[in-house]
Amino acid sequence: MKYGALSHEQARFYRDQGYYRLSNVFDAEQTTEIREFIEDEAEKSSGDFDSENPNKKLYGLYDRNPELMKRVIGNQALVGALVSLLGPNVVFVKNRHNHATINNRQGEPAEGMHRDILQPSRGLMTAAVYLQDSTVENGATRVVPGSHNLPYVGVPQANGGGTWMSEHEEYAGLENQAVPVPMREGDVLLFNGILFHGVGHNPSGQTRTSMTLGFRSVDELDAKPDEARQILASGQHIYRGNDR
Ligand SMILES: O=C(O)CCC(=O)C(=O)O
Ligand SMILES: [Fe+2]
Repeated sequence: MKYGALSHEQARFYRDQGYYRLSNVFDAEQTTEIREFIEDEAEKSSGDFDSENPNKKLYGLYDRNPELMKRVIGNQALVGALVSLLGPNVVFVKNRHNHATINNRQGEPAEGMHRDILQPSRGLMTAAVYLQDSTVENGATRVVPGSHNLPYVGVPQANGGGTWMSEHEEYAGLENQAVPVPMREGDVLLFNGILFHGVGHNPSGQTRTSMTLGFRSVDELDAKPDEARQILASGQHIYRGNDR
């Protein structure tokens, strides 16, 4: 089996539950390098953060350090899993996620359950890369297992992004079904961008930093892929349309 590849059973778990935990994808030297880059950038951008949001979100990571980010999205353990789930031709998207979250939600409840994208067929796979241990105590990501199979309400909200669970009565009672997913530094949580999830409550007084990246299969019916916003992580752009 190719390095990093998932078995059929592991891929089946991802498809049924909507998420999959990858262990030891990045080593401590790599997570330290990435965390230092994020901390430096966060300091430079301190005026850009939304003071209402207790999680600091730092966007546009790729263009802030393309050399480092190319190494991140080229990580063979990560790419092996992506290829197992998305096929051989995979792009990293710069216009969704491509950000770091510095979780420090002291005094704030957990973030609401949300989807990262509205619609399933031009979907998104989210990869949350943990740059520190992520525990129930310091705000581990929470997911609602299997919620990628719930209906697609398709109603965009004012601030862009995906769907908030609490805003649609179709999902009544389900926010309560969320479970925390603890992860170690260097691990990656892959999930379907349609799976409901959210950053957990972090009353620990310490930060819990993660980086969120979006991937998808190359769009085989798009004759003109937007190469400024899509970076190949594996394989190539292919066009398979029948224009005749
Ligand atoms: O870092 C996390 O816990 C999840 C982040 C997330 O949901 C997002 O950035 O869309
Ligand atoms: Fe999210």
